[in-house]
Amino acid sequence: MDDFDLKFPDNFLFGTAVSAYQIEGAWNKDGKSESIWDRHCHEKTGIVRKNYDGDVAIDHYNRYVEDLDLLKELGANSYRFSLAWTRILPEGTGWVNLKGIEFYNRLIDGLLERGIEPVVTIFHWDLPAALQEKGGWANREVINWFTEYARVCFKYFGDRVKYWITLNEIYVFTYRGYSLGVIPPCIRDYKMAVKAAHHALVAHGSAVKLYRQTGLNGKIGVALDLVPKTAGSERSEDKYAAEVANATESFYFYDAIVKGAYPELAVKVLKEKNYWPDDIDEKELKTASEKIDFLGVNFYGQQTVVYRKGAGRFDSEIISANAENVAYDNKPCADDCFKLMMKIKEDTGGRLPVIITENGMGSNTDVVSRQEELNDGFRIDYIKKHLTALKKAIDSGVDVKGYFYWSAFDNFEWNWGYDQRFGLVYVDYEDDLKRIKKKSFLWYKEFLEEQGRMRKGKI
Ligand code: IFM
Repeated sequence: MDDFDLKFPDNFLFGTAVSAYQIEGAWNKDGKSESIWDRHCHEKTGIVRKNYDGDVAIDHYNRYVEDLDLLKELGANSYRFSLAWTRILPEGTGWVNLKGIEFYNRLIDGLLERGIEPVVTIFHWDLPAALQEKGGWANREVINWFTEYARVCFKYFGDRVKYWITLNEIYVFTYRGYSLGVIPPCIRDYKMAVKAAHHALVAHGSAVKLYRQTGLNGKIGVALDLVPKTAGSERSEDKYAAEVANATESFYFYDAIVKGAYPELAVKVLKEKNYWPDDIDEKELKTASEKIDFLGVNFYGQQTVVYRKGAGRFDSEIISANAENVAYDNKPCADDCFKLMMKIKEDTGGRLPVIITENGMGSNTDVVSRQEELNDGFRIDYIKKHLTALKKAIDSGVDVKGYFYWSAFDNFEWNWGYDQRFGLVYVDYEDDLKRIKKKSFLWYKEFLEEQGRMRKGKI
């Protein structure tokens, strides 16, 4: 092991994360129906590079045993994955597909047999196409659809799953899906996005409430993508642009869940621009802010924003980002992670535990060769920097309970398809989806072994 020897708390969750559509494949096997991602990819709408699709992905559905063995070898004590709604309730509501349940039972049992804690995301963007036909997240009924789906998940898996995440990155699937139109359902209607976001927030809270009623004794939270915005200068208009971006993007969801209210500035500007739907009942944020056991933070970086008349929805433009990604600028962002942790501590009086549910570095296959990817020192540096920032946050009183690297395996990276790799395990798309351990896999494994030794007080 190199000299990276920070010691994390004894019961700290160390893991990796994935989602169903990005790895499973088997898109129509054993009764699974089409999700909005299946449909958009099949229709080759051009939103995904080279019209890639997730039909086979990394074939995890068929190779999960090999993948579980790799996770065991890695030695992380937890693993975050998502359930495909379309495998469990092919029509979105109604009859339960037992073959889908059996698959996830095998997966959960396989993890537990290997001493790995399952951390389960109920929804990670792959809405059943049948529900999109009825309006998807923009239809208020989705609150009931999602709650009923969550009820099925708790019923079948709640005896063994002790960590639940209701929704992954509400900003992305509502705003990018319904306003920017860059991911399915590819709609460009900001008012509809505001509605979809509201429904998603209430659906989240309603599932949390339901979980409490079941009497199950696990923990439940949500995973939000938090991208703090900083003003590009001291000019008041730039500062205002950054405040508006914070209020209307990531922190819109954060405030609703953590504080039980939308940021006042967001509501003001949305109303001014006529993006505010008349039928939003802000009192429903009482449900959205139902007490969670932890806040999941997907942390990838920060953005710098300036005022620019006519740009974007609110006269603002992102001029740069601190985001470490081999495909774009490669700017350090671990300090921003620390600052964000401190903000959460301040906002919640340190009473809300935080789990880093995602943090990862992607590399673009146009730029990074296979050899460089396998020998991915850049990814090791990235993980080290973020772990250092988190340790500093813990030492400064932030209740950080876990860290999940995104991702365990290379996989289908949404609009990028297979041209961006985030995994600790390389997947050879040219050679039978062979799994090859990257240098970062071996480093993380050693780091975890060291944590184990330090826990036992041997060194
Ligand atoms: O792959 C995604 C994941 O599905 C959601 N969070 C960001 C990751 C990397 O872009």
